[in-house]
Amino acid sequence: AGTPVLSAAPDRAAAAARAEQLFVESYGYRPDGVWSAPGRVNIIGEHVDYQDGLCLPMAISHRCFAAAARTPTDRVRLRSAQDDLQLDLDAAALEPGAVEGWPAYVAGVLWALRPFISGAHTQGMDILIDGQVPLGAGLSSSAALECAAAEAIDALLTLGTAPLDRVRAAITAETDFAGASTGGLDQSASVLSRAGHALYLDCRDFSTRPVPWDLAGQGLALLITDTRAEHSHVDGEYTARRADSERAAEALGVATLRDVDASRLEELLPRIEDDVVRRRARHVVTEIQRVRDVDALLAEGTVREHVAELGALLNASHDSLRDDYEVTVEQLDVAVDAARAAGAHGARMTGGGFGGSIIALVEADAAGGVAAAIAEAFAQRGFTAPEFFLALPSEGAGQDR
Ligand code: GAF
Repeated sequence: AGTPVLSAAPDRAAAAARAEQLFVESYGYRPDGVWSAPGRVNIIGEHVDYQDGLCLPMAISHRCFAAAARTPTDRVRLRSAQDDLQLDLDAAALEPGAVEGWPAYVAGVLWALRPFISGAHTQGMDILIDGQVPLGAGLSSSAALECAAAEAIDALLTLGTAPLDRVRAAITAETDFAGASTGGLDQSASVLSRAGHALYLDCRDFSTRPVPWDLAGQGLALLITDTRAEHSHVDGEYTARRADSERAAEALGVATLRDVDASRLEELLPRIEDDVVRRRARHVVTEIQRVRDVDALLAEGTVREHVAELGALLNASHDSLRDDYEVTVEQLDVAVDAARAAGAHGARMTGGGFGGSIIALVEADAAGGVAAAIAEAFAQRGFTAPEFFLALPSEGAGQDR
């Protein structure tokens, strides 16, 4: 399969300048500013956000840019560098279901921010989106789009919202306006992440704290493999897993599975009659415990000092998602197995599953070899060639220009 290319981190300043230039070419004048928000990988804590769980994501260096300007009207004009669609919407007439495709994620944020917009405001604006988070790779391109839009709208309309208000508006846009179910992990990671850090996220109240995650300084790397097996959240499987986890909580007599004491799990599980629902519960409860374990290891020392234990926890997370939660597909399992066999400390799927990406914790100088092993395993099975990126923990949403 040859030597795979590990894509270098995109240059944020150059990308922002490009978005500004595209705005000028599209609308014929200079924007008021450029804002952006990153995609994410989740290091651990998968399929637990909608059960009040704990997650440990980080922002990646691929971002979605929104170059935008306020206009003295009530029209919202939307254009994108990625397709030819041109929309001209009446801001006052936005309703769930009225806008389709990627513009729904932008219009939905404006709609969700309405409580912050006083009656006197006109809401007119011109927006040019340049989305550089790989699409369909499970790296949260839609959350990046929502969160970039939230930054731009907040600034243009001088709403003065807090970061958590923008997280919540982005979640509302996705669930209530675009109609895709989501638990809030992706939007939190996109807005609240800090460069050089992972984000400890408690989904019960969306409280967060940065966790040092400087892999490069420790001779380590997090290799992302986009398996190119297309996924979709709007998919009924995601909704079905949420419903199973709700059934499990009900059978155990708790509001959410976060309330289950992991040390009593084996004693409690027999209370769930249905075998599938029982396995779903086991995943969620053990996964929340794994996040606690990872967090404790990182509080006690560096990634390097605990690399074997951290790798084992990543592996256990994937195995649980594969066997108990059943959200992997063959490409994800093959990529994970190949990464482990090629010497990764640990590897797991990241994001919602049913396609998308895996992450592998590797020695920095072994990343190329692990990527080559995954590419080879894919070639042997006739899968579409995967794509590789290095995940550098990046800064959350903000203004670029
Ligand atoms: C998707 C969802 F959007 C998130 O909210 C989360 O549930 C994730 O799948 C699984 O951890 O990315």
